[in-house]
Amino acid sequence: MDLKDKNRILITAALPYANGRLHIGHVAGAYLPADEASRFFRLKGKETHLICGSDENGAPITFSAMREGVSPQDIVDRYHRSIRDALAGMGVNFDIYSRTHTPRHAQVTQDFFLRLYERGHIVKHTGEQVYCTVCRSFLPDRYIEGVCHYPDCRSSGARGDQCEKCGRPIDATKLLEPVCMVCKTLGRESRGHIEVRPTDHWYFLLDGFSGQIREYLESHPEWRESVKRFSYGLLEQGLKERGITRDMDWGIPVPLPGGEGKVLYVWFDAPIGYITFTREYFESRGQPEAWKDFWEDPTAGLVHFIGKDNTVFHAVIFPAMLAAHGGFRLADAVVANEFLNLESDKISTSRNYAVWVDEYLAAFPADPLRYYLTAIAPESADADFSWKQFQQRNNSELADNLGNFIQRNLTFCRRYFAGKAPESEGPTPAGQVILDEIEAARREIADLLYDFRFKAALERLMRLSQRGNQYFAEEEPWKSRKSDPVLCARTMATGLRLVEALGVFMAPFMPTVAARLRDFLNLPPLAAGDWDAPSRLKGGHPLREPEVLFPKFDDAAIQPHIDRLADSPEK
Ligand code: B3M
Ligand code: ZN
Repeated sequence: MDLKDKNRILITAALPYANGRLHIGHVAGAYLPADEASRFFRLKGKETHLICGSDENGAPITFSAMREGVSPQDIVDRYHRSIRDALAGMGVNFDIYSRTHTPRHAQVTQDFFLRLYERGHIVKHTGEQVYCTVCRSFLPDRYIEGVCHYPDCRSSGARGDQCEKCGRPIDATKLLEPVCMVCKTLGRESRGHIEVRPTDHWYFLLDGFSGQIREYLESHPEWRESVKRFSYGLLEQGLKERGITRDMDWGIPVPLPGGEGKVLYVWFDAPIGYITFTREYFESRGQPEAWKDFWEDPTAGLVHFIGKDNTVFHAVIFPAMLAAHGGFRLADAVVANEFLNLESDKISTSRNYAVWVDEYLAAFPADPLRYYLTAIAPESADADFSWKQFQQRNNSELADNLGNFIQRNLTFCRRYFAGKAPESEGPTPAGQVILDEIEAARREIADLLYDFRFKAALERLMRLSQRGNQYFAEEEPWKSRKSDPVLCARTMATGLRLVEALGVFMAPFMPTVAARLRDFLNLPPLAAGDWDAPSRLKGGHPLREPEVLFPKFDDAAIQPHIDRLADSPEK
């Protein structure tokens, strides 16, 4: 069943690690598209829920704690709040933003683990793990760096869990020239003291699910090429069992004898977080069983938004975990974005080379960034954020095209129609063309959004706005106002209809501006189903005083942000 035909949809966005501030790469990767999709589905009248929360377990957290010299709990408390606030500031409207380092999530995850264990999908055996002879401890995958062991890659800086360059999972014991990141971070000589030692761990028998995963992928030819290519590639190489426990003390304890001093691997618990949070959310609404409508019933929609480096976990491993558990349905779509670069360079948290969301929001409103990040969305290739281009596209596309059209129409009506929607005897032939174009855009933008082609949908919206400006220029209502007031009223009534429609179509992308526009139009806030609602602007409908929706950004506003990047340390 197509998502289009589903009435209830659950959307998840990848759980950000609570170990650092949120930057534009995160926003463009998963959170903005997830929010746009959920806003769109709501406007289409579908019951939609957007679920997310902080990923608080695992080595990324303990590693940051070590680097900053504080406890892991301090780290997750600080960054959980900071990320939650940054996402809210960007207008990302979660129904729940929870967190994974909680007793509740531990319980859901342990139950899940035990069920897989009882069904024979998890086994314990002695395996090899990387050990640092200086730290005198086993190292979680993330604590090791080296050269990627795939012969066709061999790039340096590969982490023990994944190679950043080729994106494939790494076998930490096979990493070439391994370096202990603990030693490196603490300023010790870090080479030459990595050994591979035996230790007991629990393994998920992923290899048993190749057939099911293949069928799953084959049932979704409509997915993005990158997700399919990557997932089929993993199947070709053959799925292997995967260690799902680690020698660490921060995380969810292994609920079996012999599990002391070990925790579940963060990538085992994190996707289960989607389930925990859905349960928490519906419990808080007094519907403790409603989560099953989405996780067990395939007639509901389920969509995961992620960054491309999370593909293996969402398109292969988590579905296999759900299948192993039994009783769960699998997601309708895994929507992965490529990476976002910044001024042609890789965004880097450690080099402080990023546009931090909190810093951005201290200087500019959210919607122009939402616009620009959607306009350059890394849907099928990496994209590049440039401050100059951000400024230029804001000024020319938002201010001069979209904003200008809306402003011209509203001020004209205020001034010459006593602040009311004109009484008109119906559209002129040219106006009828515009009304037809509104309907075409309504369908086409919706089709693109159902396909998660946000960038193309936004372009379609901007084309419609451009047509509006052209219409205004051609019809010259400032002339007909004197020569033929009846004609002028007909022209302006159509123009206003277009303003109203643009306000609906822009709402998934720029919700704050869309809401202000509704206010200028003196219309109630957009509600479920309004994507297809008929116009509410009858002749004589009173309008409010409009204000500028899209201010321009001058060089003085932009330059400090460019200068700030130049200060970031060299690689
Ligand atoms: N925290 C990885 C990341 O932020 C991870 C996502 C979990 S989604 C279940 O890239
Ligand atoms: Zn070490």
